[in-house]
Amino acid sequence: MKNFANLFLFMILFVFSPSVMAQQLVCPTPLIQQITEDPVQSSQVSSMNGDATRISFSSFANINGDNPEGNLELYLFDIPTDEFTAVTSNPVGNTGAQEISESGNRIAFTSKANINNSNPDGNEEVYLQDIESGTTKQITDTSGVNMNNEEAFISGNGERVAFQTNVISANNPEGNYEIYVFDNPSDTLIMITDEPAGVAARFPSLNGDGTLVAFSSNSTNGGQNPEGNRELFLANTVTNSVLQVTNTTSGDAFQSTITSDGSLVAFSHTGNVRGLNSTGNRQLFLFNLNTGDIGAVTNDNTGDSFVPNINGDGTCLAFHSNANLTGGNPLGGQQVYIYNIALDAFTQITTDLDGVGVNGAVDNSCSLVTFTSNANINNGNPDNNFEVYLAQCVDPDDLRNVPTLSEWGLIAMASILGIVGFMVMRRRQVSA
Ligand SMILES: [Ca+2]
Ligand SMILES: [Ca+2]
Ligand SMILES: [Ca+2]
Ligand SMILES: [Ca+2]
Repeated sequence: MKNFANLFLFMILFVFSPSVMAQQLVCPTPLIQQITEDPVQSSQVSSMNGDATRISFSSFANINGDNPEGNLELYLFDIPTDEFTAVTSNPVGNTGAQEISESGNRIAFTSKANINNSNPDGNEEVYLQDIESGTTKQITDTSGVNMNNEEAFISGNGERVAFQTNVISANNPEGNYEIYVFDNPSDTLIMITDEPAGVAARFPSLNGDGTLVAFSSNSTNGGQNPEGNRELFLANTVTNSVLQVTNTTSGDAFQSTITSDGSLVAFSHTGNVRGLNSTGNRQLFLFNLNTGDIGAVTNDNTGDSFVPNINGDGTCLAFHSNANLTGGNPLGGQQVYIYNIALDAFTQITTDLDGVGVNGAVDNSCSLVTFTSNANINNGNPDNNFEVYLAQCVDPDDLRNVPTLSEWGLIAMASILGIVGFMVMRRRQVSA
C-alpha cells in the first residue's frame, strides 16, 4: 500500500514540478493522509519520531475496540505497517499530553487514570513508556486536589523526561509551578527551578540527551528580569547553570523546542525580542546557543504563531499559525506550517478553513509532518472532530533526477495511481 502511495506522490510531484518555486518545499494538499477516522470521538496531539516510523497520539476513539468507555487513551501508530497499538487502556481517567522520543524508543505522557493501581487519587502523574518491552514506569507519585504533574517532554534518546508540577512538597512548599527532569538510568529526579510563590516555570523542552532544559518563567532572576514578564530560560544539568535567553520588557515566552545537539532552541514569544517583534504578535524565534544570536522565524503582523516543534537534526520545524505567512492563508485560519531553516522558507501544510490544523511535528527529512485537525481535509472528516493526519512533502532537490515522460502520459498515470491510492486510503478505517 505504501508503495502505491509513494509512487502516487512521486508522479504528482513530477507533474507539478514545472510550477515548483525554487525556494519552497512541495507539499500539495492531496498528499495529506488521514490516520484516524471516527465520526464523533476526537484524537489529539500527535508526536512523531525522527525517522517517521512511529506516531504517538491520544484519542477518545474506540480504536481497535480497545477503548469502549471513550475516555482519553494513548495510542501508537506504526507508519510502515499502518497498525495501531493501544499503549494505555483504562476504564476511567484521561491519558493525554504525550511525546515520543526522537529515537522512537519511548513515550513520555501524563495521565489521571489509575494506571497499575498506583494513582487511586486521580491527579495527573507523569509516566515513561518503553515501546519494545511494553513496560510503563510511573515517574511521579503524588496526591492532592488540583496538584498535577503536566507537560511531559522526552529527550531525544528517551532517557530523560521534563515536566512541570505544582505539587506541594518539601522542595516546593509554595506549590507554584516548578520544572523537574527525571533521569531514567539513575532513576532520580532533578529539580531544575526553585522559585517562590507567584513564579510559574512552565513549558519545558529537552535536547537529545536531556542535559539542556528550556522553559518559560516569570522569575525576576535576581534582578535580570525586573518586569517579571515571562522570559525563555535554558538550564544546563551538567554545569548546573541557568541562562536567561530573552530579555524583554513586556510580553511572554511560551513553548520551546531544542535540537538533538542543543545548538538551536526555537521558541514563541509575544515580546519585542531583540527588536524583532515591535507589533507584539506571538512570533517564533531561533536561539543559537553557540553564537548567542536570536533570529526571527516569523516576523509577521497578520497573526500569531504557536507551539514550535523542531526536528532533531535542526533542519526544520513545524508549528501552527493564523498568520498569512506564504500568501496562502488570507482569511487567517489556524494552519499547520513547516519552516525550512537553511532555505528560510515556509510551507503551508493545511489550507482548510472549516477547522483548525494544530500541533505539527516534522521528521528529520523535513518531508513528513504529523498534526491534528478538525477540518474536513480531503472530504475525509465531514463530522469535524479532531483527527490525526500525516502529510508527505518532498524536497525540490529530489525532483531534479526524475526521468522525462510526456506530460499527458504522466497525468494519466497519476490519475490511475490516484484512484488506487484513494481506494487504499479509504480502507484505512478506525474501527468504531
Ligand atoms: Ca478506556
Ligand atoms: Ca496520584
Ligand atoms: Ca517553589
Ligand atoms: Ca523581562
